[in-house]
Amino acid sequence: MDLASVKDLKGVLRPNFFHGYATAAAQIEGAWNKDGKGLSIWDTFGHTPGRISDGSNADDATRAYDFYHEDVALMKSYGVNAYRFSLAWSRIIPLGGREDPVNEQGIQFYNNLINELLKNGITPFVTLFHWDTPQELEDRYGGMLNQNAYTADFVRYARVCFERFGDRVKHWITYNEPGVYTLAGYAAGVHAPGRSSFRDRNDEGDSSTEPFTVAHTEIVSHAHVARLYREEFQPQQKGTIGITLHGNWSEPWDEQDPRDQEAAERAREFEISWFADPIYKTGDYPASMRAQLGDRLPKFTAEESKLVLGSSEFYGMNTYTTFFVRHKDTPPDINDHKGNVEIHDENKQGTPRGEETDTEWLRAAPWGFRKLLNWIWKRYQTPIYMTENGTTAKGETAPTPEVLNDQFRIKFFEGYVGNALARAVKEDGIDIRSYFAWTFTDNWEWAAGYKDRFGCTFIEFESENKIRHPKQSAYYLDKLFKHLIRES
Ligand code: PNW
Repeated sequence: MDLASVKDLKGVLRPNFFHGYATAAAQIEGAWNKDGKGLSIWDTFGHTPGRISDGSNADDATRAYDFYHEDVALMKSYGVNAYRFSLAWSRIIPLGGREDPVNEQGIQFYNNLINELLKNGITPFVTLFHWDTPQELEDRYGGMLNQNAYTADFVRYARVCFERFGDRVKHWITYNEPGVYTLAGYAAGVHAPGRSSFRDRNDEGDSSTEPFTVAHTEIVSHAHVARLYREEFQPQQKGTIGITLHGNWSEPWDEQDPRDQEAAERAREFEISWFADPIYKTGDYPASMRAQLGDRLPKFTAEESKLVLGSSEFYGMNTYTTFFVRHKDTPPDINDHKGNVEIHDENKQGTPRGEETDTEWLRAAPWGFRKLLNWIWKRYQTPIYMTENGTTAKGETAPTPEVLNDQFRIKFFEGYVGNALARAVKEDGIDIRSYFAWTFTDNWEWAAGYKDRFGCTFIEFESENKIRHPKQSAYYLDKLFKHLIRES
């Protein structure tokens, strides 16, 4: 656990740098139907046979709802100064809609959590939406497929949150990874609400159109909520609001081949600029997407475009890995969402993109993270809040001393936080203001169930009380940030 490779980086991060863990309500809270909570699409999905790889559901998850007090104490012992979590919409408004009643027990829970954090000197970063659409809104009008109905409901939900928590919450995130919600839920159909063109998998959906409709709804409804906050709440509450986007680094398979260079840039645009260009750069989708998708890509009205551009006050960034990208000579498939490219684990020279983890798509590639930070900084010129980054590790099945001494995760953080992020601040001049590790404890990893363990705390899911065991990486991060953050 020594800091040898980052020795020269002492004090390179700003004194008010935020560091801690990120979580999502549906993955940790449990209490899925307790104290008045309504159902979300993930409750439904988790209870549908065949959807979750280990057959589990999130009815109990880590029981963070019951153990928030203990969890804040544990987090405190890990030395954090901030915590990013999401609110379960259907806990606050069980039916979700603009005319539907507020559940005071849900408000009480989040008040308790927020107060406990503040009492411990931990700054809350609150995500309004981390994928758990109220089931009732899905049933009433198809959720995000109905832009107008959905937007009105989302704006009202946000208003309730600003009114009830905004006196103490100063960092708001509207959406977590709209792109992953869209692609996994409506293109691949492997996440809730489970729609796609693939009838062996989903009864309904259209992968060639719905993802783009849903993404448009997310972008525009985000902007409405940001305007609401800035006009009616920010003047008194003095907080900040933005959105969190996912993005991996796309590296050309053959770095000498201009066709692969273009393919990699197109892949970045399809994955990242799809959301980031309208919000931070142009008020419109990238030209490369329009060229491939034509009218399947919605158009921003003039009014929407104006509302969307500049609607996020920071660049909320989640990233995990890097892929090699190669051009294709065949025309794009109707269900392509990646810019008509091939994705590879090795480049032309046979160099792998990174070390394998316990998650198929994720390989440890800090080199790509640093390139990604530079690409985003150059293209969007907006201060970056890192809102998620982390890894699984092979063989984490029981809380043995070897598993709890998680050297693989420690090395991951050394690479991503030390040699990529901190060097990007020091040597590339990038303005980065936070780092939230994914994640605090092992949790319910969506369709992967409980088997993909991203936590810096091991959880015994079989135990009644979901016993928590700190992994060494939690203490490593503490030590690392003490080294990197300037004292004043
Ligand atoms: C994020 N990808 O999802 C989510 O915000 C978390 O809820 C989730 O638990 C975490 O990452 C780990 O999976 C992603 O394929 C899912 O690049 C997939 C990708 C990225 C992020």
